[in-house]
Amino acid sequence: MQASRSKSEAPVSGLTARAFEVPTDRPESDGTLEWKATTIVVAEAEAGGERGLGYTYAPAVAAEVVRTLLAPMVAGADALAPPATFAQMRAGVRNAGQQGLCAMAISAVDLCLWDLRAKLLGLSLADALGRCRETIPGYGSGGFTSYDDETLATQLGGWAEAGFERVKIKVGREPECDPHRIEVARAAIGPGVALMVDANGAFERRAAARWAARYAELGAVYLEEPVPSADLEGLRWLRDVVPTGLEIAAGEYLWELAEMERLAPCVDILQADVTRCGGPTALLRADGICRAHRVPFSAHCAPQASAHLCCALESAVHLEYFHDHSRVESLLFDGAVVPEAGLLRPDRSRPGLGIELREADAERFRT
Ligand code: SMN
Ligand code: MG
Repeated sequence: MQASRSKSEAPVSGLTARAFEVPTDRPESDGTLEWKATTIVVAEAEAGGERGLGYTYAPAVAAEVVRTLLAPMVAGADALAPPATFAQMRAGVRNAGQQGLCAMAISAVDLCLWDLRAKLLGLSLADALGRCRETIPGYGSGGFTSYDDETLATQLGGWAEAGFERVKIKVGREPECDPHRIEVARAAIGPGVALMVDANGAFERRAAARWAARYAELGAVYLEEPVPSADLEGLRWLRDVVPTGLEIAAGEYLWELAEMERLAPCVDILQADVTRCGGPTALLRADGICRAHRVPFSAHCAPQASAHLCCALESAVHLEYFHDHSRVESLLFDGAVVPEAGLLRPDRSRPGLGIELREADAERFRT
């Protein structure tokens, strides 16, 4: 018997990408970087009368990578088979470098193709990926080193009041100021909310160990990137020497599975960013790495995409409700997820990622 043709057999066409630069609400900095704007690259493609949308937080040139390098590789691809297209894109950028910009561009396209596939199937992305839960806890993330005490307290207190059980602040720019900033944060969130800190690789190993002990004493329960992520041995050593109540996390610059496999045995919590590591295709596979290593997974940034993914990853324990990205996503997208008492619940009544670009509002941020 001949199988009937469905509209989902339609080939992918018209892959394109645009970049939007949104100024931050105030200057921001962490342990090793300062910035005043956030750039999001939005990729779109069509098949079977549906339009898919994916995105990455990357420099605007990533849009050019999508348009010139990836679009010809994706044209005519099977809209029901994102992993096949992923493999073609990865292989196709071999000589351009599979990490960094190309990885971010591929992640945006992969997310777009999974969104498109879910829409063709008439399912939310979480359902189309294979859902294992309906909600995932978020943690409020900001607390930039550029904030004064009042801004810090207002932001963190707001998240605590909204029901988040965890919040994260930046540390390590002027370490001698951190004890005071942590005390301000603790006072704002009260005893019931967990305090996480992120040093963005600001320390060398021994200083990291000293500051880790101090952060733990002040009540922090999680320390991200105490040393640069490339220092796997340093991360592993710190995980083993810091107080047991302080979990060591890293992973925001993982570009591919092989790197995840190497980092997983060095940390208490493995992070990855779905808009950097290769999109849903890579992240679904990373779940296997986390489970094999018995390491919990925490999604870095991009809350809309991460919410859907985390509902399909058994190892996921929380996602980062990052100040800049929650702001950008609610400014640019209709349908952006709104936390309920600290939980992120993808809207299962909306197909795919559940968002649409608000063209008129987005235009003024176009680069
Ligand atoms: C971070 C995220 C996005 C931009 C700058 C810094 C960060 C985090 O390290 O984990 O939130
Ligand atoms: Mg970080």
